[in-house]
Amino acid sequence: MTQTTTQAESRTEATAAASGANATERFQRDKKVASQVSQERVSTLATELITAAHDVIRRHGVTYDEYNALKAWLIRVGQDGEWPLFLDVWLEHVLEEVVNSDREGTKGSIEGPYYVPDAPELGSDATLPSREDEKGTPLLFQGQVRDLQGNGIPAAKVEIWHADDDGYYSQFAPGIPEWNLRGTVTTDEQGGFRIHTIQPAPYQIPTDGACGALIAAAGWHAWRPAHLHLKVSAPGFQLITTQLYFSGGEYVGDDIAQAVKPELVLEPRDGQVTYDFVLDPA
Ligand code: MBD
Ligand code: FE
Repeated sequence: MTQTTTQAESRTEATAAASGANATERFQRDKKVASQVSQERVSTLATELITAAHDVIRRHGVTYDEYNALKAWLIRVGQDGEWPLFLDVWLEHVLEEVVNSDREGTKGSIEGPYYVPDAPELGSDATLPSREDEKGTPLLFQGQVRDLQGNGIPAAKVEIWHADDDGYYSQFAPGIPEWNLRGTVTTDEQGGFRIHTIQPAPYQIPTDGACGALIAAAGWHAWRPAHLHLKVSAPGFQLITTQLYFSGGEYVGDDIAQAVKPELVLEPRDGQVTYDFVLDPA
């Protein structure tokens, strides 16, 4: 197989179960899960979580029908591989808020389920890998990585990944070349970078899996606004995981994952936008 997959050829259906399985596998492969969380911490957190559930059952007079619907749904989340999706959509934003509360630099946002480490190295003037007929509005995203004093940081790493014009991520939806719209950019002597890509489309939570079933049953919408994912890092600084959004875009004010912050909204002009990252010291 060559890398000449065209968008017309990549019509294989994207399914919740397939993207869920990929996200579950990536998590199990890449994330270092602490081998030991202290017994005291496990007991405190598990007790409070379970007690919160008891309170909900009492307060709302939950029935056996509702209890069994919950059981069936929880089983299905696992079967569809959608635990990463569920947790990142409905819980991660509060974790991010707690963990990054004392940072002074660029605001963080959630990582989500679709990060892949070790994307191709593209230098400081980068064009993200894309298909010959990649759809979407071209975007030149440029800026500088700085410290809290305003000094540029040379050789900082800017990892970027985002959905295509149909809202799909490479390695999680079928028929997209492996590293499509993913890359590792390195800042120049002044801390500057330029990234040529396309504007992503809003992302819809898969409708055919457990998370989609919850959304439909509750009458919610299933959308995240269009976004760029980023991890920015340099030796001697704290890595920041964040996202950038597009002013005026659909769902910017109504993200199902509640991960938008006003500081993270871009306003491109004539297909270009500048955004500078500020890193907190390690
Ligand atoms: C995404 O693209 C995403 O960024 C998050 C947080 C959850 C689901 C899909
Ligand atoms: Fe995303």
